[in-house]
Amino acid sequence: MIEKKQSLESFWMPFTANRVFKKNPRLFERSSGMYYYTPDGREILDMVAGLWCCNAGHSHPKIVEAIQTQAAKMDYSPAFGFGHRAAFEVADMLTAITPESMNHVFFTNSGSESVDTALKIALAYQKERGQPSRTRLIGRERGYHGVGFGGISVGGIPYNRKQFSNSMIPGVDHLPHTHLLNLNAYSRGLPEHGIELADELENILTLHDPSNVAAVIVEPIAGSAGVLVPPRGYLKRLREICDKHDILLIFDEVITGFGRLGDNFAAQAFDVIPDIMTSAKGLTSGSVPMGAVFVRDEIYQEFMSKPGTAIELFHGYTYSAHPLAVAACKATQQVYADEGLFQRAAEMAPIFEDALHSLKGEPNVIDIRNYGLMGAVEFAAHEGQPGVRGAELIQKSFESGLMVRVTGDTIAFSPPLILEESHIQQAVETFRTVLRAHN
Ligand code: PXG
Repeated sequence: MIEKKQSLESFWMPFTANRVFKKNPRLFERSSGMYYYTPDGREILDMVAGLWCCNAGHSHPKIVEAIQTQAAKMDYSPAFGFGHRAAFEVADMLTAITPESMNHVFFTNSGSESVDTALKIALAYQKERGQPSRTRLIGRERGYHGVGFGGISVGGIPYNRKQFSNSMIPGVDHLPHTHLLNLNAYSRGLPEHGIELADELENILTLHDPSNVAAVIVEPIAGSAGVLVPPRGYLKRLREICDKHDILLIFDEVITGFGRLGDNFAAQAFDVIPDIMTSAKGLTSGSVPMGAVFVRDEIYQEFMSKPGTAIELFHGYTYSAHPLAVAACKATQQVYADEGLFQRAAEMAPIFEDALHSLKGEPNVIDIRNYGLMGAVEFAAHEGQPGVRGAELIQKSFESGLMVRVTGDTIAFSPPLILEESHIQQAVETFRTVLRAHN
Protein backbone atom coordinates (compact mmCIF):
# COMPACT_ATOMS: atom_id res chain seq x y z
CA MET A 1 0.00 0.00 0.00
CA ILE A 2 1.18 3.52 -0.76
CA GLU A 3 2.01 5.37 2.42
CA LYS A 4 -0.21 8.38 2.88
CA LYS A 5 1.54 11.72 3.26
CA GLN A 6 -0.47 14.55 4.74
CA SER A 7 1.62 17.38 3.34
CA LEU A 8 0.67 19.87 0.63
CA GLU A 9 4.28 19.94 -0.56
CA SER A 10 4.31 17.30 -3.31
CA PHE A 11 1.87 19.03 -5.62
CA TRP A 12 3.57 21.89 -7.49
CA MET A 13 0.50 24.01 -8.15
CA PRO A 14 0.03 25.81 -11.48
CA PHE A 15 -0.07 29.60 -11.69
CA THR A 16 -0.13 29.78 -7.89
CA ALA A 17 2.05 31.34 -5.23
CA ASN A 18 2.70 27.88 -3.78
CA ARG A 19 4.29 29.10 -0.56
CA VAL A 20 1.46 31.51 0.16
CA PHE A 21 -1.24 28.95 -0.66
CA LYS A 22 0.31 26.18 1.42
CA LYS A 23 0.39 28.39 4.52
CA ASN A 24 -3.31 29.18 4.17
CA PRO A 25 -4.90 26.71 1.72
CA ARG A 26 -8.25 27.38 0.09
CA LEU A 27 -9.60 23.88 -0.44
CA PHE A 28 -12.82 22.64 -2.01
CA GLU A 29 -14.34 19.25 -1.38
CA ARG A 30 -17.48 19.11 -3.47
CA SER A 31 -19.61 21.18 -5.79
CA SER A 32 -23.23 21.49 -6.83
CA GLY A 33 -24.99 23.99 -9.09
CA MET A 34 -23.77 27.50 -8.22
CA TYR A 35 -21.75 26.43 -5.18
CA TYR A 36 -18.53 24.89 -3.94
CA TYR A 37 -18.30 23.40 -0.45
CA THR A 38 -15.15 23.48 1.66
CA PRO A 39 -13.96 20.56 3.81
CA ASP A 40 -15.35 22.35 6.87
CA GLY A 41 -18.74 22.60 5.18
CA ARG A 42 -18.76 26.25 4.15
CA GLU A 43 -20.78 27.14 1.05
CA ILE A 44 -18.97 29.30 -1.52
CA LEU A 45 -20.94 31.02 -4.27
CA ASP A 46 -19.01 30.42 -7.50
CA MET A 47 -19.04 33.55 -9.65
CA VAL A 48 -16.30 32.35 -12.05
CA ALA A 49 -17.70 28.98 -13.12
CA GLY A 50 -14.64 27.27 -11.65
CA LEU A 51 -12.13 28.90 -13.99
CA TRP A 52 -14.50 30.28 -16.65
CA CYS A 53 -15.60 26.78 -17.59
CA CYS A 54 -18.52 25.23 -15.67
CA ASN A 55 -21.20 26.92 -17.75
CA ALA A 56 -23.90 24.33 -16.96
CA GLY A 57 -23.30 24.70 -13.22
CA HIS A 58 -21.41 22.20 -11.09
CA SER A 59 -21.93 18.45 -11.15
CA HIS A 60 -24.98 18.59 -13.39
CA PRO A 61 -26.72 15.22 -12.91
CA LYS A 62 -27.09 14.53 -16.67
CA ILE A 63 -23.40 15.19 -17.30
CA VAL A 64 -22.36 13.13 -14.29
CA GLU A 65 -24.51 10.23 -15.45
CA ALA A 66 -23.09 10.34 -18.99
CA ILE A 67 -19.53 10.23 -17.65
CA GLN A 68 -20.29 7.35 -15.29
CA THR A 69 -21.99 5.33 -18.03
CA GLN A 70 -19.18 5.88 -20.52
CA ALA A 71 -16.44 4.98 -18.02
CA ALA A 72 -18.04 1.58 -17.55
CA LYS A 73 -18.71 1.00 -21.27
CA MET A 74 -15.39 1.82 -22.97
CA ASP A 75 -12.43 3.45 -21.25
CA TYR A 76 -10.35 4.47 -24.22
CA SER A 77 -10.35 4.22 -27.95
CA PRO A 78 -7.58 5.59 -30.16
CA ALA A 79 -8.44 8.32 -32.65
CA PHE A 80 -5.42 7.69 -34.87
CA GLY A 81 -6.75 5.44 -37.58
CA PHE A 82 -9.63 4.11 -35.45
CA GLY A 83 -12.78 5.72 -34.20
CA HIS A 84 -15.85 5.45 -32.04
CA ARG A 85 -19.27 6.50 -33.21
CA ALA A 86 -19.93 9.10 -30.49
CA ALA A 87 -16.93 11.19 -31.57
CA PHE A 88 -18.49 11.68 -35.01
CA GLU A 89 -21.90 12.36 -33.48
CA VAL A 90 -20.55 15.02 -31.15
CA ALA A 91 -18.66 16.65 -34.04
CA ASP A 92 -21.99 16.94 -35.89
CA MET A 93 -23.66 18.33 -32.79
CA LEU A 94 -20.98 20.97 -32.34
CA THR A 95 -20.73 22.06 -35.96
CA ALA A 96 -24.52 22.55 -35.91
CA ILE A 97 -24.03 25.51 -33.55
CA THR A 98 -20.88 27.02 -35.08
CA PRO A 99 -21.13 29.74 -37.75
CA GLU A 100 -22.55 28.32 -40.96
CA SER A 101 -19.26 27.99 -42.82
CA MET A 102 -17.42 26.14 -40.01
CA ASN A 103 -18.33 22.50 -40.37
CA HIS A 104 -15.17 20.71 -39.30
CA VAL A 105 -13.65 20.19 -35.89
CA PHE A 106 -10.31 18.91 -34.59
CA PHE A 107 -10.35 17.63 -30.99
CA THR A 108 -7.74 18.44 -28.35
CA ASN A 109 -7.64 18.25 -24.55
CA SER A 110 -7.30 21.87 -23.47
CA GLY A 111 -7.36 25.46 -24.56
CA SER A 112 -3.57 25.54 -24.88
CA GLU A 113 -3.62 22.56 -27.19
CA SER A 114 -6.46 24.13 -29.17
CA VAL A 115 -4.42 27.28 -29.70
CA ASP A 116 -1.27 25.46 -30.77
CA THR A 117 -3.39 23.26 -33.04
CA ALA A 118 -5.03 26.33 -34.61
CA LEU A 119 -1.67 27.98 -35.25
CA LYS A 120 -0.29 24.78 -36.79
CA ILE A 121 -3.37 24.38 -39.00
CA ALA A 122 -2.98 27.99 -40.14
CA LEU A 123 0.69 27.48 -41.05
CA ALA A 124 0.07 24.14 -42.74
CA TYR A 125 -2.89 25.57 -44.67
CA GLN A 126 -0.77 28.35 -46.12
CA LYS A 127 1.74 25.75 -47.36
CA GLU A 128 -0.99 23.48 -48.69
CA ARG A 129 -2.48 26.28 -50.75
CA GLY A 130 0.88 27.24 -52.20
CA GLN A 131 1.72 30.27 -50.07
CA PRO A 132 4.64 28.95 -48.01
CA SER A 133 6.05 32.43 -47.37
CA ARG A 134 3.07 33.12 -45.10
CA THR A 135 4.65 32.12 -41.80
CA ARG A 136 4.28 35.14 -39.53
CA LEU A 137 1.71 35.16 -36.76
CA ILE A 138 0.15 38.20 -35.15
CA GLY A 139 -1.24 38.20 -31.62
CA ARG A 140 -2.11 41.06 -29.29
CA GLU A 141 -0.77 42.64 -26.13
CA ARG A 142 -2.58 41.30 -23.04
CA GLY A 143 -3.83 38.33 -25.03
CA TYR A 144 -3.93 34.95 -23.26
CA HIS A 145 -3.70 31.93 -25.48
CA GLY A 146 -2.64 29.27 -23.01
CA VAL A 147 0.81 28.09 -22.14
CA GLY A 148 2.18 26.12 -25.09
CA PHE A 149 5.14 27.66 -26.89
CA GLY A 150 2.82 28.85 -29.67
CA GLY A 151 0.34 30.25 -27.19
CA ILE A 152 2.85 32.21 -25.14
CA SER A 153 4.50 33.52 -28.30
CA VAL A 154 1.31 35.04 -29.68
CA GLY A 155 0.11 35.81 -26.16
CA GLY A 156 0.73 39.22 -24.66
CA ILE A 157 0.83 38.80 -20.89
CA PRO A 158 4.36 39.82 -19.87
CA TYR A 159 4.73 37.55 -16.81
CA ASN A 160 3.73 34.49 -18.84
CA ARG A 161 6.55 35.21 -21.31
CA LYS A 162 9.34 36.60 -19.15
CA GLN A 163 10.69 33.30 -17.79
CA PHE A 164 10.88 31.83 -21.29
CA SER A 165 11.88 34.91 -23.25
CA ASN A 166 14.51 33.41 -25.54
CA SER A 167 12.48 30.38 -26.45
CA MET A 168 9.47 31.84 -28.21
CA ILE A 169 8.57 30.81 -31.71
CA PRO A 170 10.02 33.31 -34.19
CA GLY A 171 8.15 35.66 -36.50
CA VAL A 172 5.46 36.93 -34.17
CA ASP A 173 4.13 40.48 -33.85
CA HIS A 174 1.56 41.96 -31.49
CA LEU A 175 -1.29 44.37 -32.01
CA PRO A 176 -1.79 46.93 -29.25
CA HIS A 177 -4.27 45.98 -26.53
CA THR A 178 -7.62 47.75 -26.43
CA HIS A 179 -7.87 48.73 -22.77
CA LEU A 180 -8.32 52.52 -22.94
CA LEU A 181 -9.10 53.16 -19.31
CA ASN A 182 -9.15 56.96 -19.56
CA LEU A 183 -11.54 57.03 -22.49
CA ASN A 184 -13.75 54.02 -21.87
CA ALA A 185 -14.07 53.64 -18.07
CA TYR A 186 -17.47 52.37 -16.89
CA SER A 187 -18.58 51.35 -20.39
CA ARG A 188 -21.61 49.09 -20.47
CA GLY A 189 -21.10 46.56 -23.23
CA LEU A 190 -18.92 47.57 -26.18
CA PRO A 191 -16.82 50.67 -25.41
CA GLU A 192 -17.15 53.68 -27.71
CA HIS A 193 -13.48 54.46 -28.31
CA GLY A 194 -10.67 52.52 -29.94
CA ILE A 195 -11.80 51.12 -33.31
CA GLU A 196 -8.68 52.72 -34.83
CA LEU A 197 -6.49 50.35 -32.81
CA ALA A 198 -7.40 47.69 -35.39
CA ASP A 199 -5.66 49.79 -38.05
CA GLU A 200 -2.35 49.02 -36.39
CA LEU A 201 -2.67 45.70 -38.21
CA GLU A 202 -2.14 47.57 -41.49
CA ASN A 203 1.10 49.02 -40.13
CA ILE A 204 2.39 45.60 -39.10
CA LEU A 205 1.46 44.24 -42.52
CA THR A 206 3.23 47.07 -44.27
CA LEU A 207 6.36 46.34 -42.28
CA HIS A 208 6.49 42.64 -43.13
CA ASP A 209 4.43 42.57 -46.32
CA PRO A 210 1.12 40.71 -46.11
CA SER A 211 2.50 37.90 -48.28
CA ASN A 212 4.58 36.82 -45.28
CA VAL A 213 1.73 36.71 -42.77
CA ALA A 214 -0.27 33.56 -42.05
CA ALA A 215 -2.77 34.53 -39.37
CA VAL A 216 -3.97 36.95 -36.74
CA ILE A 217 -5.17 35.54 -33.42
CA VAL A 218 -7.22 37.42 -30.83
CA GLU A 219 -9.66 36.68 -28.05
CA PRO A 220 -12.93 38.38 -29.03
CA ILE A 221 -13.06 39.53 -25.40
CA ALA A 222 -9.75 39.19 -23.57
CA GLY A 223 -10.56 37.12 -20.47
CA SER A 224 -7.45 36.51 -18.41
CA ALA A 225 -6.25 40.08 -18.85
CA GLY A 226 -9.36 41.21 -16.99
CA VAL A 227 -12.35 41.18 -19.36
CA LEU A 228 -11.28 43.64 -22.04
CA VAL A 229 -14.33 44.16 -24.25
CA PRO A 230 -13.50 45.14 -27.85
CA PRO A 231 -14.26 48.71 -28.93
CA ARG A 232 -17.36 49.08 -31.09
CA GLY A 233 -16.51 48.07 -34.69
CA TYR A 234 -13.01 46.83 -33.81
CA LEU A 235 -13.46 43.14 -34.60
CA LYS A 236 -15.25 43.88 -37.88
CA ARG A 237 -12.36 46.07 -38.91
CA LEU A 238 -9.83 43.34 -38.08
CA ARG A 239 -11.90 40.99 -40.25
CA GLU A 240 -11.91 43.49 -43.14
CA ILE A 241 -8.16 43.98 -43.00
CA CYS A 242 -7.54 40.22 -42.88
CA ASP A 243 -9.86 39.73 -45.87
CA LYS A 244 -8.17 42.49 -47.82
CA HIS A 245 -4.78 40.80 -47.41
CA ASP A 246 -5.93 37.19 -47.56
CA ILE A 247 -4.83 36.49 -43.97
CA LEU A 248 -6.55 34.01 -41.65
CA LEU A 249 -8.37 35.36 -38.62
CA ILE A 250 -8.41 33.10 -35.56
CA PHE A 251 -10.77 33.77 -32.68
CA ASP A 252 -9.68 32.22 -29.42
CA GLU A 253 -13.09 31.40 -27.98
CA VAL A 254 -11.87 29.27 -25.06
CA ILE A 255 -13.77 31.56 -22.68
CA THR A 256 -16.26 33.29 -24.98
CA GLY A 257 -17.61 30.08 -26.55
CA PHE A 258 -20.63 28.09 -25.37
CA GLY A 259 -23.02 30.75 -24.23
CA ARG A 260 -20.83 33.03 -22.18
CA LEU A 261 -21.91 36.04 -24.28
CA GLY A 262 -25.54 34.97 -24.67
CA ASP A 263 -24.94 33.35 -28.06
CA ASN A 264 -23.24 30.13 -29.15
CA PHE A 265 -19.92 31.85 -29.79
CA ALA A 266 -18.61 35.42 -29.77
CA ALA A 267 -18.41 35.12 -33.56
CA GLN A 268 -22.19 35.04 -33.64
CA ALA A 269 -22.67 37.51 -30.79
CA PHE A 270 -20.54 40.07 -32.64
CA ASP A 271 -21.46 38.91 -36.16
CA VAL A 272 -17.82 38.60 -37.18
CA ILE A 273 -16.93 35.18 -38.55
CA PRO A 274 -13.31 34.06 -38.20
CA ASP A 275 -11.59 31.35 -40.25
CA ILE A 276 -10.58 29.26 -37.26
CA MET A 277 -12.07 29.16 -33.77
CA THR A 278 -10.51 27.57 -30.70
CA SER A 279 -12.50 26.31 -27.73
CA ALA A 280 -12.25 24.26 -24.51
CA LYS A 281 -13.65 24.96 -21.01
CA GLY A 282 -17.43 25.26 -21.63
CA LEU A 283 -17.20 22.54 -24.28
CA THR A 284 -17.71 19.99 -21.49
CA SER A 285 -18.72 22.51 -18.84
CA GLY A 286 -15.32 21.83 -17.29
CA SER A 287 -16.31 18.28 -16.35
CA VAL A 288 -13.67 16.41 -18.38
CA PRO A 289 -10.67 18.05 -20.08
CA MET A 290 -11.40 18.67 -23.76
CA GLY A 291 -10.69 21.23 -26.45
CA ALA A 292 -11.89 21.72 -30.00
CA VAL A 293 -10.72 23.71 -33.02
CA PHE A 294 -13.29 24.63 -35.65
CA VAL A 295 -12.27 25.49 -39.19
CA ARG A 296 -13.99 26.91 -42.22
CA ASP A 297 -14.90 24.46 -44.95
CA GLU A 298 -12.29 25.87 -47.39
CA ILE A 299 -9.51 25.11 -44.93
CA TYR A 300 -10.56 21.51 -44.39
CA GLN A 301 -11.15 21.03 -48.12
CA GLU A 302 -7.68 22.38 -48.97
CA PHE A 303 -6.21 19.46 -47.03
CA MET A 304 -8.71 16.93 -48.38
CA SER A 305 -8.43 17.92 -52.03
CA LYS A 306 -4.90 16.65 -52.56
CA PRO A 307 -4.55 13.45 -54.58
CA GLY A 308 -3.28 10.32 -52.85
CA THR A 309 -4.00 8.49 -49.64
CA ALA A 310 -1.49 10.11 -47.28
CA ILE A 311 -2.27 11.51 -43.84
CA GLU A 312 -3.50 15.06 -44.46
CA LEU A 313 -2.36 16.71 -41.20
CA PHE A 314 0.56 15.46 -39.13
CA HIS A 315 -0.93 16.45 -35.82
CA GLY A 316 -3.07 14.99 -33.04
CA TYR A 317 -3.12 13.79 -29.44
CA THR A 318 -3.40 10.37 -27.81
CA TYR A 319 -6.52 11.69 -26.14
CA SER A 320 -8.11 13.54 -29.09
CA ALA A 321 -11.82 12.61 -28.87
CA HIS A 322 -11.29 10.57 -25.70
CA PRO A 323 -14.51 8.62 -25.04
CA LEU A 324 -15.00 10.15 -21.59
CA ALA A 325 -14.58 13.69 -22.93
CA VAL A 326 -16.87 12.95 -25.85
CA ALA A 327 -19.56 11.57 -23.54
CA ALA A 328 -19.25 14.60 -21.26
CA CYS A 329 -19.36 16.93 -24.26
CA LYS A 330 -22.47 15.32 -25.74
CA ALA A 331 -24.29 15.50 -22.43
CA THR A 332 -23.17 19.08 -21.86
CA GLN A 333 -24.34 20.24 -25.27
CA GLN A 334 -27.67 18.50 -24.68
CA VAL A 335 -28.04 20.27 -21.32
CA TYR A 336 -27.25 23.64 -22.92
CA ALA A 337 -29.93 23.04 -25.56
CA ASP A 338 -32.58 21.47 -23.30
CA GLU A 339 -32.26 24.13 -20.62
CA GLY A 340 -31.85 27.02 -23.08
CA LEU A 341 -28.77 28.16 -21.18
CA PHE A 342 -27.30 30.42 -23.87
CA GLN A 343 -30.62 32.25 -24.09
CA ARG A 344 -30.68 32.38 -20.32
CA ALA A 345 -27.25 34.02 -20.31
CA ALA A 346 -28.59 36.66 -22.71
CA GLU A 347 -31.58 37.28 -20.44
CA MET A 348 -29.52 37.54 -17.26
CA ALA A 349 -26.87 39.80 -18.85
CA PRO A 350 -28.68 43.14 -18.29
CA ILE A 351 -29.40 42.25 -14.65
CA PHE A 352 -25.77 41.23 -14.18
CA GLU A 353 -24.68 44.48 -15.84
CA ASP A 354 -26.83 46.68 -13.59
CA ALA A 355 -25.71 44.88 -10.46
CA LEU A 356 -22.04 45.09 -11.36
CA HIS A 357 -22.23 48.78 -12.27
CA SER A 358 -23.92 49.51 -8.93
CA LEU A 359 -20.41 49.06 -7.46
CA LYS A 360 -19.32 52.34 -9.05
CA GLY A 361 -18.25 54.71 -6.28
CA GLU A 362 -17.27 51.95 -3.84
CA PRO A 363 -13.77 52.25 -2.35
CA ASN A 364 -10.92 52.24 -4.88
CA VAL A 365 -13.04 51.20 -7.86
CA ILE A 366 -11.65 52.78 -11.07
CA ASP A 367 -13.54 50.88 -13.79
CA ILE A 368 -16.38 48.43 -14.33
CA ARG A 369 -16.91 46.64 -17.66
CA ASN A 370 -19.06 43.81 -18.92
CA TYR A 371 -20.51 41.90 -21.84
CA GLY A 372 -22.87 38.93 -21.63
CA LEU A 373 -22.01 37.04 -18.47
CA MET A 374 -18.42 38.32 -18.33
CA GLY A 375 -17.67 41.26 -16.11
CA ALA A 376 -14.83 42.94 -14.24
CA VAL A 377 -14.23 45.55 -11.59
CA GLU A 378 -10.83 47.24 -11.67
CA PHE A 379 -9.27 48.77 -8.56
CA ALA A 380 -6.56 51.30 -7.91
CA ALA A 381 -3.41 49.46 -6.85
CA HIS A 382 -1.91 49.96 -3.42
CA GLU A 383 0.85 52.55 -3.83
CA GLY A 384 3.84 50.80 -5.44
CA GLN A 385 2.35 47.32 -4.95
CA PRO A 386 0.43 46.27 -8.05
CA GLY A 387 -1.62 43.11 -7.59
CA VAL A 388 -1.66 43.16 -3.80
CA ARG A 389 -5.14 44.65 -3.49
CA GLY A 390 -6.49 42.12 -5.99
CA ALA A 391 -5.02 39.21 -4.01
CA GLU A 392 -6.46 40.62 -0.77
CA LEU A 393 -9.88 40.96 -2.33
CA ILE A 394 -10.13 37.36 -3.49
CA GLN A 395 -9.04 36.13 -0.06
CA LYS A 396 -11.55 38.35 1.75
CA SER A 397 -14.28 37.36 -0.72
CA PHE A 398 -13.50 33.69 -0.18
CA GLU A 399 -13.71 34.17 3.58
CA SER A 400 -17.12 35.80 2.98
CA GLY A 401 -18.41 32.88 0.90
CA LEU A 402 -17.76 34.24 -2.59
CA MET A 403 -15.41 32.98 -5.29
CA VAL A 404 -14.20 35.52 -7.85
CA ARG A 405 -11.14 35.60 -10.12
CA VAL A 406 -8.26 37.99 -9.84
CA THR A 407 -5.84 39.37 -12.40
CA GLY A 408 -3.62 42.12 -11.08
CA ASP A 409 -5.96 44.54 -9.36
CA THR A 410 -8.95 43.54 -11.46
CA ILE A 411 -11.59 41.18 -10.14
CA ALA A 412 -13.40 39.18 -12.82
CA PHE A 413 -16.85 37.60 -12.77
CA SER A 414 -17.89 34.83 -15.15
CA PRO A 415 -20.66 32.84 -13.45
CA PRO A 416 -22.29 29.59 -14.52
CA LEU A 417 -25.08 30.32 -17.00
CA ILE A 418 -27.64 28.74 -14.65
CA LEU A 419 -27.42 31.63 -12.21
CA GLU A 420 -30.51 33.37 -10.92
CA GLU A 421 -31.10 36.97 -9.99
CA SER A 422 -30.73 36.11 -6.32
CA HIS A 423 -27.18 34.83 -6.94
CA ILE A 424 -26.26 38.08 -8.67
CA GLN A 425 -27.59 40.12 -5.75
CA GLN A 426 -25.88 37.84 -3.22
CA ALA A 427 -22.56 38.11 -5.06
CA VAL A 428 -22.60 41.86 -5.56
CA GLU A 429 -23.76 42.66 -2.01
CA THR A 430 -21.17 40.30 -0.50
CA PHE A 431 -18.52 41.93 -2.64
CA ARG A 432 -19.71 45.41 -1.69
CA THR A 433 -19.44 44.50 1.99
CA VAL A 434 -15.92 43.18 1.43
CA LEU A 435 -14.92 46.41 -0.34
CA ARG A 436 -16.28 48.61 2.43
CA ALA A 437 -14.75 46.51 5.20
CA HIS A 438 -11.28 46.41 3.65
CA ASN A 439 -11.01 49.91 2.31
N1 PXG B 1 -7.15 30.62 -24.57
C1 PXG B 1 -7.89 31.39 -23.77
C2 PXG B 1 -8.62 32.57 -24.33
C3 PXG B 1 -7.99 31.08 -22.42
O1 PXG B 1 -8.73 31.85 -21.62
C4 PXG B 1 -6.54 29.19 -22.81
C5 PXG B 1 -6.49 29.55 -24.13
C6 PXG B 1 -5.80 27.99 -22.35
O2 PXG B 1 -6.64 26.99 -21.93
P1 PXG B 1 -6.10 25.80 -20.98
O3 PXG B 1 -7.26 24.83 -21.01
O4 PXG B 1 -4.90 25.22 -21.63
O5 PXG B 1 -5.83 26.41 -19.64
C7 PXG B 1 -7.31 29.96 -21.93
C8 PXG B 1 -7.36 29.56 -20.48
C9 PXG B 1 -7.62 33.20 -15.60
C10 PXG B 1 -7.39 31.90 -16.29
O6 PXG B 1 -8.55 33.34 -14.83
C11 PXG B 1 -7.77 31.77 -17.59
C12 PXG B 1 -7.50 30.59 -18.28
C13 PXG B 1 -6.88 29.54 -17.63
C14 PXG B 1 -6.52 29.68 -16.31
C15 PXG B 1 -6.77 30.87 -15.62
O7 PXG B 1 -6.89 34.13 -15.84
N2 PXG B 1 -7.83 30.54 -19.60
